[in-house]
Amino acid sequence: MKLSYKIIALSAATVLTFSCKKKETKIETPTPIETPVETTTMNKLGEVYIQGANAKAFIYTTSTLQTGYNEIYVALFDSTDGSSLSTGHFDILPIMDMGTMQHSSPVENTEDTVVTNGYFKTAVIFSMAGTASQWFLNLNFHNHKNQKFGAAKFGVNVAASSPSKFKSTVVAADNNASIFITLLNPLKPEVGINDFEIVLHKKNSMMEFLPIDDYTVEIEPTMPSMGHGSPNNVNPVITEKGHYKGKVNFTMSGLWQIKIKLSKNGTALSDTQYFEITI
Ligand SMILES: [Cu+2]
Repeated sequence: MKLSYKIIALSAATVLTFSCKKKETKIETPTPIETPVETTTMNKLGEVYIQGANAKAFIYTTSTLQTGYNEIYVALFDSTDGSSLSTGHFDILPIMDMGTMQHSSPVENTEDTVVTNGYFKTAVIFSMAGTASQWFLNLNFHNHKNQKFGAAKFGVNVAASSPSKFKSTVVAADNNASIFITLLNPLKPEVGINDFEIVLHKKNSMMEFLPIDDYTVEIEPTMPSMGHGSPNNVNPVITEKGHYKGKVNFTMSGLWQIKIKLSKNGTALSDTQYFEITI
């Protein structure tokens, strides 16, 4: 179902690319479109027409895009009458074009066909930094109002997170799989017990990254300058779609390193990756 829809959307976009080139002069000034409610917590990335679906997309994030986990919110509007489109199938496929090759990155598209608070929500885990000529988002939309499919390409700048919130490692004991480890929480670390959350993905191909649900995760926070760790940490456990949640205890302010130990069915896989957090 989903695959066939993507193929239809892709071929619709291809056909439109050709037809648009033929009658370039016929492109009309778009009808003014009502903009979604601006919020102080959202950062507008831009807007793009989703040709074929008669829709215009307004794209937002909660902060600027960086390597690691990024929530992306898209408000969709009818490109002729400007009305808000609240139902449909919307998804994003991130692509990095490196010239000689292309690859994707892990993405979390919602299965919901109805918008929440006016936005279709997705999340992209960017695996590397890049410019808008390299990273782009393929937006696919099945507009349930007019039953049309459409696709658009939207370039985005992705900065390197510092300190890095994204790590990758190859695990020999799991068929040399490339594993992506992404830090989600704590977003606002403070002294004391903090929520801790990472997401694990396995690279299945250049275009497909699958959430890992069957690993065991242990965390080991240490303060390298003081040579001590902390008590009362809770190892993260799987919640859903590769997300593992636990607790981390920072007993004092300063630089902490949180080592991530991965194992599967009792076999150690990786214990070299760590995230740095300064409080
Ligand atoms: Cu649909």
